[in-house]
Amino acid sequence: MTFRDLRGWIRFLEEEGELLRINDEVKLEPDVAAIGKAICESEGPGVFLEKIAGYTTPLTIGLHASWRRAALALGLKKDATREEQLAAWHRGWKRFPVARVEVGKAPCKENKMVGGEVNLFAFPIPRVNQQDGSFYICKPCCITRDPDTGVVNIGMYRMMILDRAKTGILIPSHQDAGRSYAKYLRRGQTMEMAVALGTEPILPMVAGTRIPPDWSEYDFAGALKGEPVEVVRGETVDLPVPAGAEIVLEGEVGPEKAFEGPFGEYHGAYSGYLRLPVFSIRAVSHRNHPIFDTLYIGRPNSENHYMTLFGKLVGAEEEMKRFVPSITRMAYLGPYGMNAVIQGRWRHSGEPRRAMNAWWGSSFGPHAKLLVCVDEDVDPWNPFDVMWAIATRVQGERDIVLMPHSEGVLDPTSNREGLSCKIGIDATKPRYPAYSYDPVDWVTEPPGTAQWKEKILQQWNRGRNP
Ligand SMILES: Cc1cc2nc3c(=O)[nH]c(=O)nc-3n(C[C@H](O)[C@H](O)[C@H](O)COP(=O)(O)O)c2cc1C
Ligand SMILES: [Mn+2]
Repeated sequence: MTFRDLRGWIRFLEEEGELLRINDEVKLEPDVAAIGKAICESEGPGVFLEKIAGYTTPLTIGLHASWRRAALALGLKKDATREEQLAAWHRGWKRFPVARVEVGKAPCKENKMVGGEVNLFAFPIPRVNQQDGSFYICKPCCITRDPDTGVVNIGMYRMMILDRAKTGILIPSHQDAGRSYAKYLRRGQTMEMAVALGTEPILPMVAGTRIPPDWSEYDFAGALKGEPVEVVRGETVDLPVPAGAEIVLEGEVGPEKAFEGPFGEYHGAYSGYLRLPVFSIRAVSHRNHPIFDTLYIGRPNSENHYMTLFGKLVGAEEEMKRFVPSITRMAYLGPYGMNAVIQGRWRHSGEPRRAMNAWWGSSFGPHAKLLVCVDEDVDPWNPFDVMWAIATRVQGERDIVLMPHSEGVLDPTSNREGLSCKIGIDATKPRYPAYSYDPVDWVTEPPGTAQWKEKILQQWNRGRNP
């Protein structure tokens, strides 16, 4: 089963018994966030809020917030196992690219707000955690184009509402949109951006997942679905936008910066004030009777976990295996990709260190924190197994590796400059090559070398000076 828009996904969830409609009026604060968190804590249904006090636009939350719905979004049965879900992501990787197609019919263009009409407060955009600095769009598919390659990127980057037509946006330089943004600024240009809100379920999953920087997320989403994503050209920007999106924001990110934050981040701590680029919105288009789709993010467990954990893991595995083919599988234990376990059929006791270096050097490095390397007899998904390997195969002074002064994106323990210490634990059994170096025997000159040296030089000199 594949989906073309949010409405098709909602209909399907309803048929599957995976959606609860709440008709009673609820408040934007704190009800929406509390409902989102409650879904994550209970693996309950997605929720459709028909009536938010003070708003005409209804809201959906938690549509990705269970492993069942993560499987359904991938076109699998809702009881699909973790291995089946991982296999679906690997299939997408192999099938890439399935290119987007332009279509004539674009429900997202049914209504428009332009210039001074733009008003984000028309939509029920919630504050997520109590101390957040403002209301946040936290499930945005941010569409930008790399000025060098022309590749269209979709990334999920938090957006804090600054006023009717402005938001802050967190696009650090290691992210694809951040890299494009820096290139535009160096050219003295601003970066056009379109933001799709409320789409078919694959797009937010892919927007929040790291894929190679020269791959368009549209073409990867197509590969995951097995059919192309339908797009139309934006109204005021030269960017493809999902034809069936509920709401599309269009505008630009230029040199202007503003204070942003705090925001209750995915690891469960507030990130403080930041000076972030400003997204200035020049046009909004939306469907008739749009639905505002959002998620809860904050202290784990939160919806981002279900939506992108497997995608991020498969991305990491695909990247890492190019460097260290001995890796057999990877797992994430704990929140959203900070702590990884790598299982390998290690050829040599030096290889887990190479895996650590590859991990910290990979595109996942900035978010990575702890890495544990284990052998094939340890299930990397099983915390008990991993702790057993640590207890029985680790000598502290030999097997714990620290990589200080590294990128520590949003790590609450990082210093003010955002630098943090990576930790590696080599919990593998010693494994030396068959051609052992032990005991060491030192090579000596073949017998007669000294005599031969004298003889050769004598004869040679005689030849040169007859
Ligand atoms: C709900 C959610 C919110 C996210 N917020 C941010 C964010 O504010 N800034 C950021 O750099 N990454 C954020 N991420 C992670 C990025 O979406 C992810 O790294 C993705 O790969 C970015 O796209 P890119 O690889 O094309 O840059 C978020 C992910 C999710 C699922
Ligand atoms: Mn990307």
